[in-house]
Amino acid sequence: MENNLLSTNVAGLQLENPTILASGVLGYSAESLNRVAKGGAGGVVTKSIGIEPRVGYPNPTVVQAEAGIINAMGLPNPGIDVYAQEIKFCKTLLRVPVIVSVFGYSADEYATVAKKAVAAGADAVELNVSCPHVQFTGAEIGQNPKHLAEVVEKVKAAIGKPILVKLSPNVADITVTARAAVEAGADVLTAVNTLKAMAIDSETMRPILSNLKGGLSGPAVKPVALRCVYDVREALPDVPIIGCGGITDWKDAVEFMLAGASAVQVGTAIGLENPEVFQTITKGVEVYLRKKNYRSVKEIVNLAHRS
Ligand code: RRO
Repeated sequence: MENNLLSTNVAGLQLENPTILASGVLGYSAESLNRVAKGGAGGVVTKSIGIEPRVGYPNPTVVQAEAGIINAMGLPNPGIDVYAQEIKFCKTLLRVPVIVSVFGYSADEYATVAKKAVAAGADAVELNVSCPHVQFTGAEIGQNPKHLAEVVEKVKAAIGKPILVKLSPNVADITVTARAAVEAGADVLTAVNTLKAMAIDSETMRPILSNLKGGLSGPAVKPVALRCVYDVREALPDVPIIGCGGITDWKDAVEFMLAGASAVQVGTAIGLENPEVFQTITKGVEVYLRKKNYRSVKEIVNLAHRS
């Protein structure tokens, strides 16, 4: 049953509540995505899928950092032709929107994967143009407004479902890439992917991750991600934004909405807690809204921008 207080709509995606599983976390099998949906997520984003299978980087691929984790998984995925079956299975199991994260090495590859994902039943695609540590894809595209626009335009021409673009925080001015994505046809901006980072072991005197560098997520990045959402909202008053970066509790979620996000993605907090984190966040947001006498979560979006 629809809960009017918490339900929202992001570019046509109807969400029972504004919490969404972030890409890359528990994001492959329909069963694990369903576990997250049952834990209270209003929507799910899959791990990023490309045209061909990729093994990813050798271990270690994850290292604990202060107030977060650094990962360099290296885009492991089974390829869209195999994963299409899992998307179909997701659509039979899950009662929440399924957003398929897509990557490619060219605009044409992004479009091909997106088209196959939608044909398999994806409710929307999220273009991963921001992985900070895989060559020739990810941030190499998302940090370049011209390449980014080309990818979004090609995908827009290929599919009729909402296109989310996941922005990189590893840029001088996030509003430049945000604007390029929107002008090329992005329906929603997800802000943001992980911050480029590394860890060094003082005993071995070597970088810990096999890839040397990776992406930092978790509470450590929250203030940066929050600033990114705020900046994008100031520059682009109308585009729906989904906040992502260190969201762990209801207060974080509320702060991102006040900054301009219509919904939030939760990733690292699942590892630290469990899939029920979605329910916990949603309940906290509900208590906050009631206490402040709001009738809908939509009413608090952007309020930090009032003069
Ligand atoms: O797979 C990864 O290593 C990865 C990806 Br695709 C991404 O977008 N962000 C990240 O931190 N790791």
